[in-house]
Amino acid sequence: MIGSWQDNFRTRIPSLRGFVQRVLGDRRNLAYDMLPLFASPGARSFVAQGLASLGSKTVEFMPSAQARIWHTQLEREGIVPAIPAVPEDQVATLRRYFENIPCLDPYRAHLGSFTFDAPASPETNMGYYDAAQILAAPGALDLFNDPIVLETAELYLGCKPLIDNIGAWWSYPGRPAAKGTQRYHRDLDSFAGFKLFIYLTDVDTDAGPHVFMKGSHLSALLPTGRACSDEAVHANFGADNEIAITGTAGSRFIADTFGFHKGLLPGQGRRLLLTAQYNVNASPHLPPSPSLLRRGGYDADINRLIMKR
Ligand SMILES: O=C(O)CCC(=O)C(=O)O
Repeated sequence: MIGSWQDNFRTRIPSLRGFVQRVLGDRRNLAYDMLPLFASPGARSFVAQGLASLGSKTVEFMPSAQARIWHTQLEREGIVPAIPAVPEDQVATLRRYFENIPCLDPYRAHLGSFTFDAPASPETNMGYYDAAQILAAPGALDLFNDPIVLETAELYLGCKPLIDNIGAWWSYPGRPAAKGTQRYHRDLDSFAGFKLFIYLTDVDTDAGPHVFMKGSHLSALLPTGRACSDEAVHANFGADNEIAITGTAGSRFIADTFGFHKGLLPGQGRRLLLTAQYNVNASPHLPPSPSLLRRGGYDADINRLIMKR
């Protein structure tokens, strides 16, 4: 049965020995591997509040009115579908940067890296950049440290967020089947958090829009980290609650991706997306030690997974 605790347990902890080895190798795996066992919103929130009580807080925290509005909408619907866009010239610079560095299909890593317009194989649905490449992108660090997004995160989590699980990838059109995150799923990356999404190409309904099931972040239905069919998700949450985010390059939105979501397989046109997650506890998705040297002007707690202290 989808979402039974035994099923969830086996998704990340097939053996106790493997679990112990993974935790000894990287202690972030302790929380990460346990997450499928806490797949109901109540259990997640209980642990998240405990973690937040231990987390760092901004002294005399005075969030802006805008952050309060986004926070309320995020709590209620799980998504804030339109936040002010990144200026056009900055997006063009970012896109040029990514167009000139190699990306990789991790499912076919043996085929090697490739440029954005020459995917490794006709079976390659996505071409990913790694964390070091993303952090070197012009202005990316500032986009991830947008003060209003950070305020929203602190309101949502009850402590300063950790910038985590940064990502950038191309989604290629016309592939025979949706794969991976192109199918409906919940993210089980941390006990609480949300993702910032930034389109770096124009995204219309045929260019792989992000699709989110409003309200599903609050629901204990389908409590699984596995991909689910559209039919199952629609039947549980109502097709009327599905929202597809389209927008020109630079469009930004935030979503609690514990709620069901996917990036549609593009029909036409390549989509380039930049993302970062704002988590209450660290996932194991970033390299174990931060790669950037300490820089003034960035909060050391919030950036501790990407920047040395
Ligand atoms: O490509 C998308 O829009 C969805 C991405 C996604 O599922 C994720 O970041 O967890």
